[in-house]
Amino acid sequence: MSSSPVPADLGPTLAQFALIGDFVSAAPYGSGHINDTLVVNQVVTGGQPRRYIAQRINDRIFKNVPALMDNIRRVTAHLTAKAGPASRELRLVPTHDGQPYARDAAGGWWRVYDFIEGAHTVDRVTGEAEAREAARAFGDFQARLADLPGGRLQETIPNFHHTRSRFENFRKALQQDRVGRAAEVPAEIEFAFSREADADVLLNLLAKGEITERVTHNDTKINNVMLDDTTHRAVAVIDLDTVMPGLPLYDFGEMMRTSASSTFEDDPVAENMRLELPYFRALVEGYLASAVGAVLNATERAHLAFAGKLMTYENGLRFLTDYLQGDTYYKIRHPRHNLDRCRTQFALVRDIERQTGALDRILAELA
Ligand code: ADP
Ligand code: GN1
Ligand code: MG
Repeated sequence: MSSSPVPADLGPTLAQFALIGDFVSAAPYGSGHINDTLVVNQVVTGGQPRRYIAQRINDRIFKNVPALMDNIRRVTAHLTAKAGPASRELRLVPTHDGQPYARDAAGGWWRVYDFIEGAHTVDRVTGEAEAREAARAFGDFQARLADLPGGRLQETIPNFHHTRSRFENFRKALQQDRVGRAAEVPAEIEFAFSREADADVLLNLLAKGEITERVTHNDTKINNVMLDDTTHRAVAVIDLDTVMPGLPLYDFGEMMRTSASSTFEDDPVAENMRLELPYFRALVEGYLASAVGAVLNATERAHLAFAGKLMTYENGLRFLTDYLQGDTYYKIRHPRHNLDRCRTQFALVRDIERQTGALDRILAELA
């Protein structure tokens, strides 16, 4: 999938939402791999201009959009109720008849958020303080959802971080070799098989009751936390599509993959990718200083670094699977994009393994 431009019929779609002001312009926004994100500029007679974020939800990936949006409605309402109306938490703009989403003429699913002003996201961590702050924010996010009323959240993507099932998807894609790419990537295939046993480690701990399922974010990439432009403090956790039951270790692991790495996840030069120990340390400090620090047990603390390796391996498997299947899941900007992403992830797995001793020493000191 490649990213798409602003649709011609955006006007009638936006007209269904209770927006303030009149439409001026819209443009593609952000660097997400899944949904189509637009910034919408509105002019307000006698007032300040307003911005919104409009997203077309990827319904090839999210098969039950009403259930997904019900999760997001519940989660955003809970967070805003806790933080107060003056907070800059993610806030849905309802449609005129009170729904959290609308359909366009082609059946596409849309939602609109208030634009969080005075804040930004980064695609890579720019300093240790930022890593610590992001980890604190994701930890607090999880803690604030521990008392979410209304029962279990829907699983918007079943088995999302079930690494065994991710491995089996890879194996199937390899057997099918639908677009004839398997012969091109023997080293990546071999690497995927060589680390297969890792896929079961956390699942086995969960089955034995040694670690606990909680409401987690599940996509704690650094660009899913908005940071204040001036204070650099986190103001909101965004991208709530995968907020659902999961493991805190998945959240920490995704942070480690994206925030303690030396380069972008799709760096075409895989050798540039290393695990940065100072950022790892900052993430552990931030996560343990958050409200989640009080609930993590000894097994969870002991597996923090492993979780980073596992999430990196899992993402590498997913990119490789998508490459073998002909690039049907992630947005790509060039034909080998998924392969670059896979290689760079596997390079990070190797580097985490190389630095296991140092990582364990940091954990022994802090966790
Ligand atoms: P994806 O699932 O495709 O990653 P996101 O929901 O993360 O989509 O949005 C993509 C980017 O758009 C974010 O990284 C962020 O920079 C920006 N963004 C999303 N929501 C908001 C918002 N409410 N206010 C300001 N910027 C936002
Ligand atoms: C996707 O939506 P985005 O870009 O934040 C993906 C994550 C992957 C990530 C890899 C729903 O996240 O699981 O880790 O790309 N989201 C989904 O960069 O599959
Ligand atoms: Mg995102």
